[in-house]
Amino acid sequence: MALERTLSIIKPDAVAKNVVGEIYTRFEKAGLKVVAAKMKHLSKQEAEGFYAVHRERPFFAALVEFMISGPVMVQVLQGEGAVLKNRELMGATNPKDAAPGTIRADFADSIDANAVHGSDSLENAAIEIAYFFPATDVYPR
Ligand code: RTP
Ligand code: MG
Repeated sequence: MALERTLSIIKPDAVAKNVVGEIYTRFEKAGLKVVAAKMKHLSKQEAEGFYAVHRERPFFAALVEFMISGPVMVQVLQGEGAVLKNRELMGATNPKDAAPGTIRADFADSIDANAVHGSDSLENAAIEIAYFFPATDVYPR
């Protein structure tokens, strides 16, 4: 497996629930290292741009409204097979379908308020990391 970087977002519901540290612990225990991070309250334009692939979907407006409802924690995770590993830690999109012990099973309330985002491919990870972080803000540079 190759060393990869992926973009993770702890969504407004999980930030409001005060479980940022618990979620970071799961990343770290799985061998994923936080190599860039910031808290950010997204503007509508930033959220729409980030989820632009979903703009034609019926849930797009609700997704954007939710993502701007409070601050999020945005981080780059680095590790062996980081993209898939993070998706495994997150669990299924709908917490009702998420396997026990996953972040969404333990912290998400609904398919909208589902605690975390993670890049779904290496290609999208590169695009999403660049959306939030200049290369000089990811360590080691
Ligand atoms: P994310 O992008 O946030 O990591 O989530 P994901 O890959 O598991 O799911 P995705 O298909 O990319 O959808 C993005 C977010 O849109 C909301 N959604 N709602 N009502 C619905 O049918 C529906 N489907 C998706 C979810 O909040 C999902 O995280
Ligand atoms: Mg997705």
